[in-house]
Amino acid sequence: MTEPREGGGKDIRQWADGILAGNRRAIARAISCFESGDPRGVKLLKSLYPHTGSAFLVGVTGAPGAGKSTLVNRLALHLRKAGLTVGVLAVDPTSPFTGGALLGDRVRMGRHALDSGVFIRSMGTRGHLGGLARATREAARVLDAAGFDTIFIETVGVGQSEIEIMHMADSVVLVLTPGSGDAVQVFKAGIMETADLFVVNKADREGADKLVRDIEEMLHLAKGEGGWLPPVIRTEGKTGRGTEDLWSGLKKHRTFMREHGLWEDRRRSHLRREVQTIIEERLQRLLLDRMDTSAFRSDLELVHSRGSSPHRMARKWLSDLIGGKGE
Ligand SMILES: Nc1nc2c(ncn2[C@@H]2O[C@H](COP(=O)(O)OP(=O)(O)OP(=O)(O)O)[C@@H](O)[C@H]2O)c(=O)[nH]1
Ligand SMILES: [Mg+2]
Repeated sequence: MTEPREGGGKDIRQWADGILAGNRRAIARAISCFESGDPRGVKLLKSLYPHTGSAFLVGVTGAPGAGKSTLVNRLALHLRKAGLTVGVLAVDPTSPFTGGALLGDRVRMGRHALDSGVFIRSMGTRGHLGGLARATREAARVLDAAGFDTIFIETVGVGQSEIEIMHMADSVVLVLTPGSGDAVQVFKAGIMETADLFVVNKADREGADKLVRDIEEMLHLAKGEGGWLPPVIRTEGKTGRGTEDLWSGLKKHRTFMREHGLWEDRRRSHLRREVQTIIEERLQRLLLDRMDTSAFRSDLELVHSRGSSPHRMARKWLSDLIGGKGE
């Protein structure tokens, strides 16, 4: 495939066709575009969007070293055996995108290296965290359009940026480990609301039973969405034990959501959130541009000399902003 340099309509269409046909290079190029904020990405997504919506998006989150990558690897193997294709986006907001991180994941996911039914990509910060969340969403769309059946999005930790990223998933898995004392912390951080399934990984370790009990107890205090009670699943990433249970838990959640009309509801609310963010960001950018003009500065002088008021000036510029041509 020739690489589109100009970003013209025809080039973009060819590029999109490449992605729809599952061309790995076209997919990788697109994801790089999103990471760097290249405007061609937005055009590309316009062509791809009608072809998205079929993939099952699974968010996997948890503390560093909880075993997320190991579990995703296990799940990927399991799904490949069942004839399903898998996309994996490993998001690391703490460290910049480095060849090392990518290599690390490649090595860990080594068994899939030559399998065209698996696409693995590490995503890092190339700017602010909001940018990473958006790039991840767009990358997931590209994999979706390319026809991957299930897409795993792995994020570290329980911070705001991770919660943001989890807001694009159909199902969210929270991975905990015995003895780390993180159960209570996690509940404090309010991530419980976003988790649909709890995993106690490293179940080979002491304290796994207690952790399962603790989580189950705390879950009784909460009401899951539409009556869904999140299961607590034991896994051993190292041996692969529990992988089937985890996958069947995910399928159960998907079925439950669909049967209760929650699946589409959740997707609608994710889209609502996304559109809101796009509008907010655009408005802010337009405003900042206008604040840089001499007209703005001279109006400000008028307010300063009491010839106008802050509210009056704000009203004027607001109506200019929303009445203006925009973009
Ligand atoms: N004992 C034990 N160790 C495990 C298990 N699953 C994973 N590990 C080990 O835990 C370590 C971390 O595993 P990863 O899969 O890299 O964890 P992660 O959550 O992806 O880590 P980050 O992406 O760095 O946050 C590795 O050394 C794994 O071999 C398990 O079930 N039992
Ligand atoms: Mg990992």
